[in-house]
Amino acid sequence: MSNKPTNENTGKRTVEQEIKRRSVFSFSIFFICLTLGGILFACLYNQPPTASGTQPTLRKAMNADDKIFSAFFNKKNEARSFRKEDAVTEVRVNGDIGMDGELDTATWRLKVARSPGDTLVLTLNELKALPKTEIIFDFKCVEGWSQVTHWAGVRFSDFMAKYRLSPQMDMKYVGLITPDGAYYVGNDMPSMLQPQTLLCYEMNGKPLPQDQGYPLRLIIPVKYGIKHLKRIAVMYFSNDRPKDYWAEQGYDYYGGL
Ligand SMILES: Nc1nc2c(c(=O)[nH]1)N[C@H]1C(S)=C(S)[C@@H](COP(=O)(O)O)O[C@H]1N2
Ligand SMILES: [Mo]
Repeated sequence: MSNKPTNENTGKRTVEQEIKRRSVFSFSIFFICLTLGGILFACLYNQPPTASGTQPTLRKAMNADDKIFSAFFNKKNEARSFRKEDAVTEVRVNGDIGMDGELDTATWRLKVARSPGDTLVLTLNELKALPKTEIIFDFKCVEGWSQVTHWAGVRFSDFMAKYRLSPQMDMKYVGLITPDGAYYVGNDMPSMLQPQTLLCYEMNGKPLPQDQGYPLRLIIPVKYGIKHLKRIAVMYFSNDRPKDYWAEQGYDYYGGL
């Protein structure tokens, strides 16, 4: 009589039979999942892209994500601040779109479009005459680097109050554009009015270097670097999302940290 194990007498499966059965079961599940995954991917992939070239279902998920973040956002939301000694002295320069050539403040003006056909025109000295605020925070770029940097300028909320822009404060967004129109961003009003947001004209206690946005840039610590437009020329207000350079390339519009 053979001593090879069988199930003939016991009615139970042998260890080998059990292993085989489980393997067949696992592989079947695996192939079903693989097929369903493939079908789902093909469906998503074959949808016509949105204007920014992104895939519509993923874009919808991003927009839903934006809404959740905006809903949870409140004015108390703030970036951690640091001591002056923590700030780096060699500040990284990143992004030079809309910054061709040297900028001359003899001709530069900040143009604030209060409403269509009504533009407030300001010089750098007029902005410097407003109370000065400093901020030292961890500047974060979506590319994955960050550094603690030190900035000063006029708080956006102080600027709005001083120039009596309260009807504009009730609008949902602020748009900013470089002098040549090549770089442009839109930021939501609650983030702009957050007390750490500056119309910034100094870095490390000195006027902004040309490549860091001289004479005026935005510093908005609750957002990623892409939203900190350098070399501001035009500011406007809107209830619709202002055009935004990186959002057009498919990045998240809100850009919050
Ligand atoms: N005009 C203008 N502003 C800009 C950019 C740009 O290309 N052009 N790049 C943005 C990006 S992606 C980052 S990370 C920061 C970098 O600021 P920094 O050069 O002072 O480090 O500026 C932002 N502001
Ligand atoms: Mo960036």
